[in-house]
Amino acid sequence: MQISRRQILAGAASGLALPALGAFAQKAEFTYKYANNLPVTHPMNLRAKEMADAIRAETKGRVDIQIYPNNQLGSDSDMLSQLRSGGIEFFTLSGLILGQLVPASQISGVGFAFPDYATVWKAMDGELGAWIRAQILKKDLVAMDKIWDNGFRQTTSSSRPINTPEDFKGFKIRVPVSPLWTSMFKAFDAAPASINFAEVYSSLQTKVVEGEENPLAIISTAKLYEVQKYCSLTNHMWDGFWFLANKKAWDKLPPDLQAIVAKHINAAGMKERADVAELNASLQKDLASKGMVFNATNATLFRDHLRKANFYSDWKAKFGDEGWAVLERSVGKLS
Ligand code: X2X
Repeated sequence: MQISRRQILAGAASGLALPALGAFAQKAEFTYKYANNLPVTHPMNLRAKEMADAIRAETKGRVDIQIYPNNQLGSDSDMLSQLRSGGIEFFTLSGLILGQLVPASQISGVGFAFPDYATVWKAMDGELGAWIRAQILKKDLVAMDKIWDNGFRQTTSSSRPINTPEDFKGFKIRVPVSPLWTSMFKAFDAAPASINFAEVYSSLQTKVVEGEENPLAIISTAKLYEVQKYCSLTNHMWDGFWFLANKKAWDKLPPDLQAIVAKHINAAGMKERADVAELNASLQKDLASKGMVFNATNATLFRDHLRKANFYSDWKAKFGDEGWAVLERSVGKLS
């Protein structure tokens, strides 16, 4: 099913019946919960609904995945705890937020590591992604092969545009709960505040923070343009969502059902990547029509600032020689 940008923007997903209780629900051998933190209009939820329907159909109702979007089951921190305990069986989470549990999974968020999407997918579908998934498995979580896309992150603000690294000085910016996110904005001499996404809109509205950073698809679907004036195209980080399974729950599925479930999760992830890339490439005009003021930036200035602040050398020491070597084989020399 082709999902048009108009559908996504028009929130056609409001017809998205979540949780997806299909005709098979009463016969399911495995009724599993999948939770996420994104609005129902985000491509993640549009594609997840398709995925759940395809899994239910191909397993003839044996596997019923019920979707709980938009922080319905709590904050990212709450949902990660539920995933670890088995309260939910699936959860999509940025590798950087997962860093609270698996420090190595933050490596894909190193500032300015990826110059473009071609480099992202070569790395995340290759050696770097495999290395990260192996670290995740050590914590009894199974990460599906194809990471879902969040996008290249931009900086928004209610107070002022960010043109140069110096503009970050003292900037009260919300960051997701992650040591690397905090460290990067401290390296810019900003004032980062760790806040779960569930509280971002209200934190911006009440001016607890003056800015945040997210890809355009999130700025649009979470309506952050209603509480942010400026959008500075910093592209300071690429971010993705691992589709995570509780290992005990995953291992309960017989191999034939595991294969069907994994196939459709990964296929949905590939479609979601295409949706998000198309949105992130086309939303600037729409957001500008909603009043946001855009400015371009020079990535080299920001990257040089991070290097001078020892951000790369500090994180090379934290990830270790093996992990850093995998990263630099994927993206080129950083430190
Ligand atoms: O919390 C965020 O900013 C978000 C929605 O992009 C993530 O989940 C990383």
